[in-house]
Amino acid sequence: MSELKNDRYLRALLKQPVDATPVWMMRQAGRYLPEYRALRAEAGDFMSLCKNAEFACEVTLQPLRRYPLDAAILFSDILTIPDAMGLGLYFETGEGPKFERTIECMSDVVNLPIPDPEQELGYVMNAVRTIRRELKGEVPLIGFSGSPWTLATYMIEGGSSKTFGKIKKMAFAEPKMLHLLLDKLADSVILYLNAQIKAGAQSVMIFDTWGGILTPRDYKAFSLAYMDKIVKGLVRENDGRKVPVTLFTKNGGMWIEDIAATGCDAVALDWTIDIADAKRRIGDKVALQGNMDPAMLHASPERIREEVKTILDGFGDGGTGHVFNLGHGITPDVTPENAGVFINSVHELSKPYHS
Ligand code: 1CP
Repeated sequence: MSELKNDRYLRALLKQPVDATPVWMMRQAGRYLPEYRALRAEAGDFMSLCKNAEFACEVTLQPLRRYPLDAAILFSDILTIPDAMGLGLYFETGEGPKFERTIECMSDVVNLPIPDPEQELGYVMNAVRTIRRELKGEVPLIGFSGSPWTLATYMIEGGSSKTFGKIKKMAFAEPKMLHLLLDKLADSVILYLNAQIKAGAQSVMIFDTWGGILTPRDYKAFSLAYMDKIVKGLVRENDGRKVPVTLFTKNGGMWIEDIAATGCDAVALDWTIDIADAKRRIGDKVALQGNMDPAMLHASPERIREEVKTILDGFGDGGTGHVFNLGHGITPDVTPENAGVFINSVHELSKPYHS
């Protein structure tokens, strides 16, 4: 078993005692950091950062040099899988992700290959191995993937969407076609995450950014069922340590009991649910991650500290089983100073909850 100097994050996910509440930030490597913008300019574009293991490693480590974060997250994107399936991912400056080809009919779905993670996605595994080497056991590395439903939204809509009209049309008019796509994506995600774990990811997180646009019935049928399949297909132990799994459905606060019932180790919350309410409902079943509104990072240092304290109080209960985070990604317009205030506040203010 390789030694970790700081394993608070893994311990909290497994509900073991910790000396302070661990904290990391979704999108902690990104455009709010000038050093990220400089390296992206040098690489040329976002995918070139992801496809070069040295660049991906450097960007992963940038926020850790500034802040005492308790975890690193692989620098990559959820859309690597559809790209490896041949859809042709590209980014136009100032715009979100786009695909050259989209999924429109049954033959598109039937013909989609399931990518070999060490071939088409070998660049991600190289990044994981490089980052693990360079982290030198300081903090654990989080691997990740999109949920099948969230990946399918991009593959069918061709990019970001506000209404999700095309995928909803497929869900309700051609459900068999969509279920076949989601099942292929679930199989791809299982192979991809297990390969990340083998390459050195010490915990994994599934991002279901768009599950929250569905009715409760459709959420269960089209999103949760496939995350459930993934949780059951993952290798949960590596190198003598448990590999905790976190599920995040944005806007999924009303379904946390169902999410926990998949057998995941932690449920990540966005900011639209009170963490005290979530904790009351979940009890000791799983750990919770979250859940400060990322926009709070625009407030004064005093206001940020107050919000951190409120969330710590809300979780209460000896503090273990809580991983502090934002309820969604940090935005490019936040100052690096305020991100620092947030991270330091979590460590400072959480100590009394753990003594
Ligand atoms: O430099 C740039 O302009 C690129 C911006 C960017 C970044 C920094 C994109 C494009 N992806 C990423 C990295 C990324 N994406 C990480 C890295 C690790 C981290 O620091 O957290 C992760 C975990 C993701 C995951 C991701 N990509 C999600 C799920 C989580 C979430 O934020 O909801 C989604 C939906 C995507 C798609 C995507 N990729 C990029 C953008 C701008 C988007 C969102 C588009 C949309 O809103 O529809």
